[in-house]
Amino acid sequence: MIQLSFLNLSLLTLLAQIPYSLGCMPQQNKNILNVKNGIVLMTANPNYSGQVFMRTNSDGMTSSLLGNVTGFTPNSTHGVHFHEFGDMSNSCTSTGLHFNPTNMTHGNIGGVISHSGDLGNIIADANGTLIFNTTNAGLIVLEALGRALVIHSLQDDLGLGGNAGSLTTGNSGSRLTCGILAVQNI
Ligand SMILES: [Cu+2]
Ligand SMILES: [Zn+2]
Repeated sequence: MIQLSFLNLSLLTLLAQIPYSLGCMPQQNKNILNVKNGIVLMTANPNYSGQVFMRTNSDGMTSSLLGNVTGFTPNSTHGVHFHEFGDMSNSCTSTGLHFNPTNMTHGNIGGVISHSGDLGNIIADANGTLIFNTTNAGLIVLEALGRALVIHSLQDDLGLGGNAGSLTTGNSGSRLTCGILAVQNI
């Protein structure tokens, strides 16, 4: 009888450890150093709305972005970047420049020569929805956390425009809307 109770206790202890050994998601997101799941609510401009989810890839160097933002002109093309600050005290204007911790010139998403925050272009569908569906963003959730995801009015020339603006902003025009990357509750 004593032996049986001991076995039961051992089994319970073992079972209690399983969620941690599987790296269950809520535990990851509660430790700031392990945060791999982020969410952006695109709130700056009421003409646009949507959510974008960011996941750090298993390589620990890149990430995926998935989500929808509505309200754009059908079939229009828009440059998208992470900007350096999550400061929306003056809407998207106060979010600074493209996030660029390695002091590179502007380029395409995942490019060798690019800002970490460069996310390329997204084309709105026939309903005016921008669908984020990329796996090769050149930064991880921890780097982008607390910074702003900005959607611009124009197509990003990806650094190929042959002028100074191209090498800093991609000549992607004004900032239509933005939102801050936060830790997701999963
Ligand atoms: Cu931008
Ligand atoms: Zn850039």
